[in-house]
Amino acid sequence: MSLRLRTLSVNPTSPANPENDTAGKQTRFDLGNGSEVLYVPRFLPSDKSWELFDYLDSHIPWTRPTIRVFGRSCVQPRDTCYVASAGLPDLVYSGYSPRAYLWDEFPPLKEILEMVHKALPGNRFNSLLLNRYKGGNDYVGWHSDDEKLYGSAPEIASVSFGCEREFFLKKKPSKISHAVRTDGEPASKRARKNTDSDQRSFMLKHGSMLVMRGYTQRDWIHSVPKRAKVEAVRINLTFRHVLS
Ligand SMILES: O=C(O)CCC(=O)C(=O)O
Ligand SMILES: [Mn+2]
Repeated sequence: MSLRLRTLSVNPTSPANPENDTAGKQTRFDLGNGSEVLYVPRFLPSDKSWELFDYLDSHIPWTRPTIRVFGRSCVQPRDTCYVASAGLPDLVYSGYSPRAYLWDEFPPLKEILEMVHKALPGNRFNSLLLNRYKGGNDYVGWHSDDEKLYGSAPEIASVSFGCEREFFLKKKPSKISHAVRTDGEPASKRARKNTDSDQRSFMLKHGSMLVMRGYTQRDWIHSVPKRAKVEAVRINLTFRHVLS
């Protein structure tokens, strides 16, 4: 763990001045009803991001756990690792509770965390879920990070390294209450149909940061689908705040 990172000059993304220069360029996407995504394509410089990619690829204790999806056991279709501050409640997802490594074990992660905090003032991220997609067969299916331990409107910062992959967001179908009688249409047909504005896609670049905030976890789901032609490795870090 000897790699030291030079201090990076990441331009904080000021809401009042969203497009001040290339490195600081950010785009805000209002998803409606209090959900918002922020995308910073060049959050970290490319050469520094490759240095970090190499470090993460070789130093993180990656595992590929067995999880439960719709009542069936399966091997998670990507490698993972979890880092969290001491004393936080355990993370459990898909019937799996990852071991929590400590930040001090991976100094470069603490430096990335610092840069994320600088760019997103007001946040105190204390946990990090890492994913490694070894090629186009690795993916993450549709889900939202709406576990109770993150609270009702969590801000999640996602930093990507290596191979560009598509990230999709899709609005959860909003059902009309069963208590309200409408036109007698069967309940299964009463879910509002999705329109173009209910879906977004982002090609997540090497060194980029995407932030989901507001009610994005409550009202939207996201995924990184399989891609037949992709062979290269992608590493993604999602910084989160666990309530204690
Ligand atoms: O790899 C990504 O961009 C997303 C990962 C993700 O959604 C998750 O770990 O919850
Ligand atoms: Mn997620």
